[in-house]
Amino acid sequence: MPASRRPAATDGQRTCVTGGGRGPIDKGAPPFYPGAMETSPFPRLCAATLAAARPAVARFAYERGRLRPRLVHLGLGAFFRAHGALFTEEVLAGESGAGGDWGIVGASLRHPDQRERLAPQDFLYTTVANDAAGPRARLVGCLLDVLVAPASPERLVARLAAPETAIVTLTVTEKGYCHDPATGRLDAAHPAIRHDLAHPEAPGSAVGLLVAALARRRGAGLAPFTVASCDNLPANGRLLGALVRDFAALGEPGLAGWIEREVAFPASMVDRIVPAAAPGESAWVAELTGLEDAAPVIHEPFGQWVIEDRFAPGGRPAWERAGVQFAADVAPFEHAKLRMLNGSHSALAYLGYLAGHESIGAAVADPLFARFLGRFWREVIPALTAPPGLDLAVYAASLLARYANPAIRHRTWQIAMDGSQKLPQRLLSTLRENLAHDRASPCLMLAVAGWMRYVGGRDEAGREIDVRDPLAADLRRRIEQAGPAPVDRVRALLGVSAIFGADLAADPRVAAGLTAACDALARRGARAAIAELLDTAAPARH
Ligand code: CS2
Repeated sequence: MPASRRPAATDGQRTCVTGGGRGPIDKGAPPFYPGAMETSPFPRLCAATLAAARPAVARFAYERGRLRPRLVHLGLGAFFRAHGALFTEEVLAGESGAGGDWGIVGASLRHPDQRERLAPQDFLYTTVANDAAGPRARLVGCLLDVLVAPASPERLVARLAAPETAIVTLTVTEKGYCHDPATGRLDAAHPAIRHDLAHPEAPGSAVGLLVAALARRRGAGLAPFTVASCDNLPANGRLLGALVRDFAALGEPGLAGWIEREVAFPASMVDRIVPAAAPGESAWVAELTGLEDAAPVIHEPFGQWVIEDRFAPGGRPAWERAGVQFAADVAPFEHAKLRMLNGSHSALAYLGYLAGHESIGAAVADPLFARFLGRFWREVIPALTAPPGLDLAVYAASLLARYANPAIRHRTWQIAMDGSQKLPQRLLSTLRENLAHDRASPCLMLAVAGWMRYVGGRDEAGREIDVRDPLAADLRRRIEQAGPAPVDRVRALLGVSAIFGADLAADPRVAAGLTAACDALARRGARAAIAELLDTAAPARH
């Protein structure tokens, strides 16, 4: 856009900061998007500069002023902004006024950076759906504010407890639930939970915040809000309900019973591939849209949300108008997605990382890995019940196509994070069922062995791996104490009962399969171990 056509960055009341981009987010990664720059010639996105967006950029036509803060989202990050918020945006963008007044307040439970990036641009942001067909940008208007829990817990509790708040959604990642994955109960010894029990006036955990706000609503005679978990955990609604009640029972008498009777915790399955922000993206998006955005989100075009239709009287957006599916039983959708998508993601993350593949796209471009995926899914599918209307073989093929999207770079390192919290529902649940039916699981074994090698902290070239996991220090200590023999490493790690439970640790088929797989990885490396696995005729039984 010629400089003369650039609008002034002021509306008389507010001055948008123009230019100035943002610094690199992850210094470790090379820019994927060309044109990374420190300063931008484009005006900063904000309410006053919207008209400067290039004509091809989709934008909301509704009156933002009519939105009310009806939905509060805990764990505001790229995923929710490209998923739940975007589905809501689509409802609002529908026929005039029919989308209601469903504005969103986001909350960050740890870092202030989302607020710092979004506040100067009136909480507007850009989403870009990207694939081989080219990028499609959209300006999103439904986010009204971002609160930062550590900086102002009281403001966040007040917002949650406000009569207008009808729904609270969450994407706080697996570890944000502060639970024992083996029992599904609250980990009352977790530092964040201990803090919140000792300081109910300044909670910081998701569970502590929900309970503080629900207690306040009950005290004020208000109806509760609906609590919708959007994390990749099985039976996420039921799990969160149990954790909230566990926490409440430790405090105010009667509250847990009220929650049990009054609060709806619908389960949901969420799906969209949304990599973490990468260096250079902002500048690339600015070229695309004509506006500088410090917090754009790039995502794949595919998106799916299946929710149990159990909402409190405060209602919900007419999400079905945006393609959200409502189901009486979300479990078959959850299982298929967690085990086929997230399970294969984790397998590719560990084995791919070890083999030197930086992204999921690079891994599936390697024919060996693509064949491995086919075998992996053949191990997973027999343990699943297909959701209504879904052919799981077709689903597998669609996943491979999504992974191969050349416009999305999803780092194996990112997906490898927090493996101790992800393995049980992604890989081990299938392994358990296959063991129960005496079905062999060489691909699952190799994937878990990949994790066992990865958390040792050295890649195949001897370089250090930046292992991010709440249990990283414990895992490292166990591995060091065990020494180099695969059989000892496997025994040491199988002893982490929060991951493997007592059953897998006691099953000799598991120890034997993992030891053989760890041995293959240690001797020959991930690619050769996969090649060997593929060369062996698929064993039907252990
Ligand atoms: C990924 C997920 O980071 C991860 O662990 O497996 O974020 C995945 O991309 C989404 O669940 C896709 O819906």
